[in-house]
Amino acid sequence: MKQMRERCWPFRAVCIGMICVLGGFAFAGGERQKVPVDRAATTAIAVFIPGVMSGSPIYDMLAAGVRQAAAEKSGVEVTVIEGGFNQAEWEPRITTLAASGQYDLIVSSNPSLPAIASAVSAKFPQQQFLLLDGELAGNPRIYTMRYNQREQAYMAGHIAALVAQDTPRIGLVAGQEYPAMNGVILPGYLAGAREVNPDMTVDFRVVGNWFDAGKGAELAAAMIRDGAGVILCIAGGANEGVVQAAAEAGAKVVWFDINGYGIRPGTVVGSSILHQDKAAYEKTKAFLEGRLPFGQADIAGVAAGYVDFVEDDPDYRASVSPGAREKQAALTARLRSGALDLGE
Ligand code: RBF
Repeated sequence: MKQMRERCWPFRAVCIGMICVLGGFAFAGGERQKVPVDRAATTAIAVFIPGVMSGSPIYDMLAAGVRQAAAEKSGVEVTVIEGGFNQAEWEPRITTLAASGQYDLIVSSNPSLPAIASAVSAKFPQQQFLLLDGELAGNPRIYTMRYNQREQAYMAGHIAALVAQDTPRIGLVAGQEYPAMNGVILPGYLAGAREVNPDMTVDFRVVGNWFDAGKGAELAAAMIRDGAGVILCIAGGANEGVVQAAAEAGAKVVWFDINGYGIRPGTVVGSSILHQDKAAYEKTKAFLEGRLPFGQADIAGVAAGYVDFVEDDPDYRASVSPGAREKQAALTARLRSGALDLGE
């Protein structure tokens, strides 16, 4: 018996050794398969839409850009959350996202977000934010990039005045008042129009929300009656009402953020755009590669390629005279080359 045991020990030792070695390989291999590296390395991104995507291309572009960057890397999950129109709910909802600890990055966009993100950051200092169309420098967990909307609005005002010809009044319908609207967009729009006609005035009216197309139509119709034949609309879903009222009255509309000529050919005579999809893609990609400069606040305009005016559209050529298009092209060329600096 003893002999047998003695004989068996080396055999047993070899067996145990083999089991250990094989088991080790199996475990290592199994670990790689059962807990995929992808899952272990998953990066979770929440895109918080402060409003709804329908009718607001600035938000559509945000989600599209983040998704594109995520699709190029394995192990990145994107969750898009529509925050709705009740602005009082945005901070508690973002607080809940941060408190969950589930998201490596929260992405959002509009000028009210930096203040909300700072408040959330004070409670959950680990949470990182990428915010577009807003500005805040100095928080080591928040990166922001806003657009030069003075340039964007200036180009809109310039085309509006060219189309208005001798009429010294153009309109602007906004979803709500906010510092970027009252302090940058409205003055930029007026300044661009005054480059064409120094006597120009702007009829500025506010819907009070970002969805009421009926109110948008009512305001536009009133403006047209009061003598504004060209209207810039920056009112989300309410833009639909503005374009409808303008089409019915034979007035014209200038679009903001995306190419809007196709929305109502012949009525939409200008499109001053943002490349928010490009910005969202590039900044998300930078985050995924560990090179998003948190704490920094960037501003990008026409010369940097994030703001532009769409000239190469057949509906634009069909609805605006060659003379007016030539003058508009001269303006956009000066902005693209950096020869014209309007400030921020
Ligand atoms: N723009 C939209 O197109 N849709 C919106 O729902 C919307 N909501 C906004 C809410 C707040 C509190 C603020 C400050 C701005 C909002 N904007 C919205 C305007 C947006 O930030 C931007 O100024 C315009 O889209 C013009 O580029």
